[in-house]
Formats: sequence, C-alpha cells, structure tokens
Amino acid sequence: MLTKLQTNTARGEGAVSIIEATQILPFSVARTYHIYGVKTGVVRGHHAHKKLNQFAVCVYGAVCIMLDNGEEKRFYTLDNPSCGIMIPAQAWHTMEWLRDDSVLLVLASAPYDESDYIRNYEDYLRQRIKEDGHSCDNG
Ligand code: T46
Repeated sequence: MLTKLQTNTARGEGAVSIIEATQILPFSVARTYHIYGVKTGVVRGHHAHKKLNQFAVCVYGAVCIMLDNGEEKRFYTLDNPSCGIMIPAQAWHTMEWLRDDSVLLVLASAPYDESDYIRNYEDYLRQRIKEDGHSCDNG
C-alpha cells in the first residue's frame, strides 16, 4: 500500500522525491494541504470521506496512518519522504504523530467540502453495511 516515489539522490547533496501526478495518482490534484506543529502522540483524523481520494507523504518526521475499511484496520508508518500512501474514499483513517513537528503533506482530489466527511464511526459502519448490501444485525 505504500508507494515508493521516484527519487533522485546525489552523493552529499541530498535527495529529490517526485510526484508526477499523472503517473502516480489515480486522480487529478485539486488541493494540497500540509499538517504540522503537532506533538508526538497526538492522533488526528478519525473520519472517512465519501468521495475524496487523497495521497499523503510525511515530508519530515514520522506519522502512522491507520486505514480501516470497517472490517480490518491496517497501520502504515510514514517515516521516509520518498514514500507515500493512498487514503482512498470510504476509508476511515487516523494519523498519529510519532515524532514532534513531523509534517504531513496531503494531495487531494477535490476542494474542501465538510459535507464529504463522515466524522462519526457508528454512522460510517452503518453506511458501509448499507453499501455492502448486508447487515451484521441478527436481531
Ligand atoms: C483528511 C486528513 C488526512 C479546511 O477548512 N480546509 C481544508 O482543506 C482542510 C484540510 C481543513 N480545513 C479545516 C476543517 C477543520 O476546521 O481545518 C480544520 C482541521 O481539519 P480536520 O480536523 O479535518 O483535520 P485532520 O487533520 O483531522 O484531517 C485532515 C483533513 O481535514 C482530512 O480531509 O483526510 O487530514
């Protein structure tokens, strides 16, 4: 699930990691934002998006991304600016800061729209069950 970015290195001169949007991303970028100034241990996110697709890169430090599809949670450590991860629509996600002052850059497929967020986990699970066409409710 982690995507390795094309990276050019020159001995003693550091590295350049490249996101050619048309090659790496399954969407056009409409917005970018970056999250920073967060203390170690703080967990952000706790939501899913209805339609928004996103790609995240920790350009400085280390952040743990949790993706939850309603049945299974997966954890990914972003601690290398030459790697990124897709946060697809419909994935419940959190971002935990593993190091002070880590910077998370996010490329998003659409402008900000609060109505695209599902911020309540119970609502999220109910919607997933509806979409999957089955219910776990035996009652
Ligand atoms: C996401 C994860 C990875 C805006 O007004 N415009 C924006 O483009 C964004 C991203 C946020 N905001 C406002 C909405 C809230 O009042 O900024 C405030 C903080 O946003 P939020 O609490 O949603 O931040 P995170 O870090 O929990 O989530 C953010 C993105 O909002 C979200 O789309 O998937 O990063």
